[in-house]
Amino acid sequence: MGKGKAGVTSAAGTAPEKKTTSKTPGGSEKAFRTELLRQMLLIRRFEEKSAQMYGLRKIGGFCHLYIGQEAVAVGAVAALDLKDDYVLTAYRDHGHALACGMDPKAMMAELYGRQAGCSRGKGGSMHMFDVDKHMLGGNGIVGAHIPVATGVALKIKYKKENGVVLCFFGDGAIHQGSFHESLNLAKIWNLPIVYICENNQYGMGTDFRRVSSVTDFSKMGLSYDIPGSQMDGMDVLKVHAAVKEAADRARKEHQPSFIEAVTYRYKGHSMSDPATYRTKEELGEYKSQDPILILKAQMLKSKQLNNEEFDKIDAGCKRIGNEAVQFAEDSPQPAIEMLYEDVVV
Ligand SMILES: Cc1ncc(C[n+]2csc(CCOP(=O)(O)OP(=O)(O)O)c2C)c(N)n1
Ligand SMILES: [Mg+2]
Repeated sequence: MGKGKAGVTSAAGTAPEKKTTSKTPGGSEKAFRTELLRQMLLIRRFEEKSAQMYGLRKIGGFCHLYIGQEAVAVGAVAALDLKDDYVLTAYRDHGHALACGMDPKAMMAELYGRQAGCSRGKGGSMHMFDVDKHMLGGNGIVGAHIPVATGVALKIKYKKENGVVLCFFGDGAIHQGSFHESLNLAKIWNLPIVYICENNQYGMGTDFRRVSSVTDFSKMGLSYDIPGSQMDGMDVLKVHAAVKEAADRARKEHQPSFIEAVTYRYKGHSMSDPATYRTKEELGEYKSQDPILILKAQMLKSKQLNNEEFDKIDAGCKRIGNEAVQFAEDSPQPAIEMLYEDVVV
């Protein structure tokens, strides 16, 4: 049984849930929420398209879908200014990449293994990367990017820059040594970083409660004197409010924070996982809290959106997915000589 909304507990540290309204600088609340909705729909439609192309064997290798978790990447990244700030994440990275504004065409070409891919077709699903967008990947080794993200925060501090790092990872990474060593250093060195655990309840097929002596992950930073909070990762506005508070603290006071976003993936761990380790009822419970439908309902209620506008945004996102596929289909395969490029010898 998932934690569900009812299972979201109060903050363990100093960061309680905050009010959920926000505005883009110089923009209206309606425009801000519409953009959050658009980004979540784009992720959903892009990934549905990716799954379809995987089924047609156009995409090979690993492919981990983010469907269900869209509110976490979108709400969190919306709290950043990617001119100064950075994002690093694990292998379930399509959503974070799109939220950072990466080009869906370059991403689809990467999934196809084509030259025009963002990693020149050599990385695939787990290696979405765009240095111009300050999206520093995608990493296939559980927990391995957490020290890298901490190092980026050290660079910001060392060079006296103004940025903040968001480091996303799953519940499966939380017991890795790299996580604990990173948090300790981040606190000792007062680094501007927000660690975000996307607790989607499972590490591959293992329920996190079977492998963790602590199930309220918001406590995980406390042994390093890092404030932690836990919030509903299905509600994009709540995610945004919590991450904004933590990112502001990181920027102004150079204090690290830890956030647990309680969320759920609708699909299996990867394309080959039928997810028989969970019940239909559990999946249904989370689908009834769908992040896109939550925001849509909020906006319909406050008259910031009507059904026609929603359908138009959705159609635009589907079109972007289709265009990305066409672009990938038309992109050449990497030339054989490229095998020896981008390789450290
Ligand atoms: C160091 C390491 N150990 C094991 C694996 C195999 N592995 C791939 S994904 C995964 C589970 C990770 O779960 P979680 O962090 O919760 O991420 P989620 O898939 O739920 O997004 C494991 C054990 C790996 N990639 N790296
Ligand atoms: Mg997980």
